[in-house]
Amino acid sequence: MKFMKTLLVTSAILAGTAAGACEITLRSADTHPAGYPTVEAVKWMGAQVKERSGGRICIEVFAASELGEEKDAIEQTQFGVLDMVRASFGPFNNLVPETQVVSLPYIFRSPDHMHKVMDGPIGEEIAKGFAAHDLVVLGYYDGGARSFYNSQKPITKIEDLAGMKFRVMQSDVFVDMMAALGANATPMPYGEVYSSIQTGVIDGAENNPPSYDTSGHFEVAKYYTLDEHLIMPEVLAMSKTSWDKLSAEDQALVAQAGKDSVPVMRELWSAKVKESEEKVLASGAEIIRDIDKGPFIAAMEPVYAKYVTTPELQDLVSRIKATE
Ligand code: GTR
Repeated sequence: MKFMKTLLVTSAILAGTAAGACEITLRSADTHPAGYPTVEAVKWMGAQVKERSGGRICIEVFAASELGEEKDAIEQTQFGVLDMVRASFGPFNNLVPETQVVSLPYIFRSPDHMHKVMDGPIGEEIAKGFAAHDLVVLGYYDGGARSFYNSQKPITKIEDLAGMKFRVMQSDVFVDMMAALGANATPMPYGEVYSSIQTGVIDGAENNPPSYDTSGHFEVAKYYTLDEHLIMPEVLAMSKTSWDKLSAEDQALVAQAGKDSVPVMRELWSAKVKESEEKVLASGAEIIRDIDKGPFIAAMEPVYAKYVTTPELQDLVSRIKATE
C-alpha cells in the first residue's frame, strides 16, 4: 500500500514535470512518426488547447505506434485507457459499419470531394456511428489517395495484379477489394509490412505517398502505381470515458481545437505528398502515373454489391456522388 502510494506520488510528479504541470493531460496515439502531418496536427491542437485553457489542459502525442498498433490503440481508446487516437477509417470498418461506404474504392472523385462530404451532414451521421462505440469524433483528417506498390514489377493494369499478394488494412472491405482485382489480400498491422515485403511473405501493399515514404516501404517495394483506388477519410477520435470526465466548457474547448486542427492537417498534407514523392523518386523508386482507372473502377462492382445492400445505403452512395 505504502509502495503504491509512493509510486502514485512519484508518477504524478513525473507527469507534472513532463507535461508542465497540466491539470488534465490527454494521451493521444498515432501510428505515424513525428513530422507526419497527422502527428503534427494533433501537436498543434495540443498547443492550442493548452493556450486556450490557460495551461490547464495538455495533449501528449505518442507517435510511431509507441503505444501499440492502430487496432490496439483504437480499442484502448474505446476503453478509456487512451484518451485519443488518430487512425484511418480502415481499421474501424468491421467495428463501425457506418465507415464502410466512405471506405469503398473510388467512392470519392478527389480528396476535395471527400472533404466536402465529410465536412457536411454525412460526416455528422458517421460520427453517430462512432459514438455508438464510445468514440467522440473530434475531426476528420486526410489520408489522400492510396495506391498499390510492390517489390516485383511495374503494374500498369489489373491483369498485372493476378495472383500477387498484397497487405491490406484489417478490414473485410479491402479483402474483398483485392479478390475483385484477382489478387490475394493479407490483412496485417502496419508495423509488420516492411519485414513482410523484405522476406517475400507478401509482394507489396497499398498506401498514400507519405506513408510509403515514412514507413520506409519504398526501400523494399520500389514500384508505386498511381491507381488511387482508395481516397478515404481518417479520424481523430476521443474516448467517451475521457470526454465524460471533462466539464461542458472543457468539452467545447477541446472540440473546437479539434475542429480547428482539420485545416491545419490538410494543409500539411499537400506539402507532405509532394515532399514524399520527390524523396522516393530520388531514392530510386518508380512512380507509374499513366494508369487507366476505368477498368479498376468497373472491377469494384461486386464490392459495391456486397456493401451497398439496402435502399438507405444506395441513397447514401447517391448523396455522396451528388455532393459538389
Ligand atoms: C496510413 C494511415 C494509418 C494506417 C496505415 C495503414 O495511410 O494514415 O492510419 O492506417 O495507413 O495502412 O495501416
